[in-house]
Amino acid sequence: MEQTLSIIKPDAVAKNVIGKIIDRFESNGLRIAAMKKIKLTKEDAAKFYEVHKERPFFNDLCEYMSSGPVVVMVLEGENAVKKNRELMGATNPKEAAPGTIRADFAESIEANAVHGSDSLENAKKEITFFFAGREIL
Ligand code: YYY
Ligand code: MG
Repeated sequence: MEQTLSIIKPDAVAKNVIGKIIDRFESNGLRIAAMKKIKLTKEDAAKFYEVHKERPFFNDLCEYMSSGPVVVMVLEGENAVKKNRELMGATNPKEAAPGTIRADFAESIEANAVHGSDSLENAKKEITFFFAGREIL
């Protein structure tokens, strides 16, 4: 069983579609092993997205990710990293395949509804960033 980190971003939380997004995961064989609603500080967001710190969108991304509450989850299942990325769709919702979370719920390339780890190695780091071992069941 593989685990990955998912974040329902501020735009989707504000639109009140947390349940609809979680249904996509549960309906496609992923289980929620951990979950909490939190509000990141800008510093939290900068640490989480550190790999992007040289990119032109970094500051806006950190502002956006700390602009309202998010829901962070550990998703568990077979090939969870890849399966979550498939369910999410492309980063830019205009390029996301029909029926993906981003095609259906995202507003823009920045406010794109969800985050998902892009590799097993990053999933482990991102899960540790948000959750203590005793919170993952
Ligand atoms: O993994 P994923 O979220 O699909 O995309 P990344 O390339 O890792 O970028 C992280 C995050 O940065 C993306 O979800 C939105 C934002 N972003 C942006 O605002 N503008 C871009 N041109 C690229 C990414
Ligand atoms: Mg990424």
